Amino acid sequence: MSHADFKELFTRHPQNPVIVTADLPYQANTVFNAAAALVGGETLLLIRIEDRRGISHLTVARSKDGVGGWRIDPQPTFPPDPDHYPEELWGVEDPRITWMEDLGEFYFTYTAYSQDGPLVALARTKDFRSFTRLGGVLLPENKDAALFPRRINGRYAMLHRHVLHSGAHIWIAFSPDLKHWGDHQIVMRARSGGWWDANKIGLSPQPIHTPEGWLVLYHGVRVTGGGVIYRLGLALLDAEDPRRLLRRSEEWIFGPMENYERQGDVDNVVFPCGWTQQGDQLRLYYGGADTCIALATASLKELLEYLRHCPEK
Ligand code: M1P
Repeated sequence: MSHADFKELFTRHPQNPVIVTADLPYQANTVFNAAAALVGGETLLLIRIEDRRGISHLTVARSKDGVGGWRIDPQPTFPPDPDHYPEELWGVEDPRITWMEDLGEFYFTYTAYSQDGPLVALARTKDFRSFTRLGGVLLPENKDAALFPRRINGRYAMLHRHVLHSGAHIWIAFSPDLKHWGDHQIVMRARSGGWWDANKIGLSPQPIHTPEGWLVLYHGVRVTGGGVIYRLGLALLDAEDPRRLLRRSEEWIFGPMENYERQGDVDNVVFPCGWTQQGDQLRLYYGGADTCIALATASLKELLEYLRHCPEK
């Protein structure tokens, strides 16, 4: 079977975009880049809202079917708190939720936008009503991080995106306590030259455990004469040792096509921070053009089948 035999892996929901700024109970500039989890039989999104100053906060939206009827908190659920956490001076952005199996609690990473650049911060919650911050855990410039849901060889693990002169690559780090992180190493490099994911990549939603390894969806950024294009690719990390990249798609598998992805505050961006899994179905929630939230679905089996045809690393 060749790549040409595959249909599109992700299907956009006909009701897209599923949340726009006009749906919010208060005034804001944009709504985008939401983390996602199943909580109490409902879909919960922790959405990024950018206010009219340009500062972002996080707000919870709940829906019975994950498509419509969103009940959005009447005010910011998780506003920046720069008085106690100075790294949140210019806002909190792009969360990724992981249910931590041994701790019985949700943890989420987010970008704290500090005076010295974006860094990775961590918080935990049982109910998305009250929160405990762990504070900043990785120095600037770093973002696009998510936790693995279980310890690996006794330690917690996190994927993150550190920016270097050589490019913005995806890294892994380990921790005994979720607060102190070390043993950093690159698991996946941005490609070079004309590739769709040259020079800058980043993890998109949290990694998912599958029988074939950790499924990773990542974004790659192409810089063109007309601006950037954010598209998505797939990768698989070893189940026991996620420092080992097993497979990586050569082609992007999802990119901006619809108007709500093509035009907005930042044109030509699809940017997922969350997905939920119900049986074989994956529901991917993504920011469209940094202006709205959209939904696309995929079959986990089909993604894994696609990856089986991608080059081994
Ligand atoms: O504007 C597109 C995206 O740009 C940044 O993503 P990254 O640093 O991974 O390139 C983030 O600001 C993200 O929120 C935004 O959607």
